[in-house]
This record gives sequence, C-alpha cells and structure tokens, in this order.
Amino acid sequence: PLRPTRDDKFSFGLWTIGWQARDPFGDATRGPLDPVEAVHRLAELGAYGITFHDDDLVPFGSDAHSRDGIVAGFRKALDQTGMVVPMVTTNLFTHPVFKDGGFTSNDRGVRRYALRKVLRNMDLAAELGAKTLVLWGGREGAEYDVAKDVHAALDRYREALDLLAQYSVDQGYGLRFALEPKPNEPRGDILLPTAGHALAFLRELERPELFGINPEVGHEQMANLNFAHGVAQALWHGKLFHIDLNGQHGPKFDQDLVFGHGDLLNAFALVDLLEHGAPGGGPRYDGPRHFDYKPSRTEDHTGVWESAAANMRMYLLLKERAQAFRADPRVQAALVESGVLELARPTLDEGETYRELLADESEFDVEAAGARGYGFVKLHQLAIDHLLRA
Ligand code: 3MF
Ligand code: MG
Ligand code: MG
Ligand code: MG
Repeated sequence: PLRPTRDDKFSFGLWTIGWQARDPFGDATRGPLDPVEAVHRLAELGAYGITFHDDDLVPFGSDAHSRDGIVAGFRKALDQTGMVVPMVTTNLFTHPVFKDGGFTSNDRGVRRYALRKVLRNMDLAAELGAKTLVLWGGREGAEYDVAKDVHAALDRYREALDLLAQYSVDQGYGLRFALEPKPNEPRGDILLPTAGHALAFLRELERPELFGINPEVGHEQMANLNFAHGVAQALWHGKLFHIDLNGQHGPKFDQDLVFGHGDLLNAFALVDLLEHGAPGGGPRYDGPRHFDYKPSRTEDHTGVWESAAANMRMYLLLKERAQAFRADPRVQAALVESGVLELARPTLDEGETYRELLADESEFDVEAAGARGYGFVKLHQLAIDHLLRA
C-alpha cells in the first residue's frame, strides 16, 4: 500500500526535482536536469503526472524551431511512459522584465507582454492536454506601500484574468484556472496573499465558474494560517481546483520541504480531509496530488530522487494512518461524544422559523451546557495514537 501507483494521481513540477539549488546567498549545488529524464524517473517512481512553467520546458527566448523540437521530445517521453500533464503554469517572475510584476506591473508595456506570454503558454497547455492553468503571481506586489496602487492593480489583475478566460473559451481549450496565493517572497507583499483573499477576488471575475484556487501548504503556513482549514473552506466553496503539497515550519522564509516534513499533524488532518471529506459529509478532492517542494540544497542527484519518493511515501503513510483513524470504533464514539458529527445537523428544524426558535426557552439548560466537557483532547490524542501507530 506504500508503493505509489497511477491511481494515486501524484504529480511533480519540473521545477521541483529540476531545482539546481541556487538561493539568495549561494550558487547552484546541482547541475541541470533534462525534462525527458525527469519524465522517465518520475514514471519509474510511480508518479502519474508532470507539470511545468513554459520556461522550465522551453528555455526563455528559444526560437519556434527549437521550441517544436523540445515539445516533440517531451511528448515522446510522455507517450513512452503514459505520464500526463494535468497542469501547466507560466513563469512571470524570473526575467528582470517582471521585477514589478506581470499583469499588475506599473509599466503597461510589461503588462501587455505578460499577457502575450500566458496566451501562448495556453496554446502549449492545450496541445499537451492540460486541464488546469495555475497562476502564481509571485511578482505581483510591492515592497513599499506608496509604490503600488492596490485598487488599480486589482482592476488590472481582473482585466488580465478575464482576457485569459475569454481566450480559453474562444479557442475551445476548456481550461480551468487556479490562482495560487502566497503572502510574500519574492515581493515584500504579494497581492492575493492568502486563500481567503483569492476566494473573495475570483467572485468579481466575468466567469467566476472557471476560476478556483491552488493553495500551497507552505504559503498559508508562512502566514501562520491553518492549511487544512483553508483547504476545507476552498472545498466548501467548490473551489479547490488544484493543490501544492510540501512542508514548512511556520512563519519564516519559503522552505518547500518534502510534504509532511514540516507540520506533520496538520498534514495528517489535510490527507484525512482530502481522502475522506469532512467528517459530517462534504465533497472530496479528486484532482492531482501535486508536489511543489524543493530537494534541499544539501542533496546530490541521489538525494533528489529520494526526496521525490519521500513526498509520495509521506502522503501514502498519512493516508493509511487516516484510514485507520476513521475506521476505529473508539474514534467514531469520540466524534459523537465531542459533538463533531452533531455540527452537520442544521440548527433549525425543517420549516422552523425564528418565531418557534424564540418560543423555545424551556428545554435548554444554560448552566449544564456551560459545564459540559467536549472531550476534544481525548479525540486529538486518538488521532496522534493512530499517527504514531501506538
Ligand atoms: C512559489 C511557488 C511557485 C508556483 C508555481 C506554479 C515556483 O513559491 O509555489 O513555484 O507554485 O509558479 O504556479
Ligand atoms: Mg511555493
Ligand atoms: Mg513554497
Ligand atoms: Mg506552489
């Protein structure tokens, strides 16, 4: 059960295993990785999908001829292995032209250039059968409050996203768009910093039904938020279009550790939610389990593939532990005792109005309700017992 299969829908960004480990303080510690080799290695490890930024596959500035050659070679590797490309994304952050953003740069020429780059990448996404286009606006932001008109920037963000959706509809690409929130890094402050900001924003778009979110474990945890709660809310809105799994130790720089190598308890809650849905019922997530992590700078090429395998192993271990947790009759009893399941019951009876509610004073014992225990610690300890195989 700990051996990954296609049915687990594990996917990796080409930029994750391909990261050469350059950081703001140090040079690369590893050489480049050939995308074709990446497809074969990931397939051997049991992944089903690979994703990329346009520039990860086709180096920035390539001419049409070399682009077609690279895409053909990549497609051949996909065909040989049965690997798929469930998602494609666009790099609007590496080249200096994007230093003040893509869709929301103060420079109108940059904004127009960024749009053309994404539109062309949508052609490639459709060509390779991708269903989802992720949009991480890492450079859409500011270091200085007076340097960015946030009102105007959100107008430009909306203008850009409406255009992309229009293009997908006109071309018959059928893409869905997933906004990826992040609070900061590389900008001092990034627009749409959390899942909640992105969920509110996408409702203002022309075609909100085509937009959802791609939350990342580490990004929400950098903002000290509860990732499993954010994902539960995204599911509640029907907006969990994609997910970036990795590990992070609370608010500090973006660590991109292996999934579960940061906040393990929250990772357990997350896998339990993704696999089983909310305890009282609710939608499950059936999209790709996508890893957006970085093999640490200390690792050589062997360490790269060991860390890739570790992501999938962590997910499957947590899935097995969550299944044991849910199946345990003591857990079911504790869920009842603590009222977790009772929360799924509507507060008013069918057809009941506030009149009947107001008239219903007699039954309820305020003192007793104030004195009751909820047994949450016992329930939580049961979860940890299962996690630790106690
Ligand atoms: C940065 C990220 C990004 C996005 C990627 C896909 C480079 O912290 O998480 O990875 O996930 O751009 O949209
Ligand atoms: Mg990230
Ligand atoms: Mg990260
Ligand atoms: Mg990400």
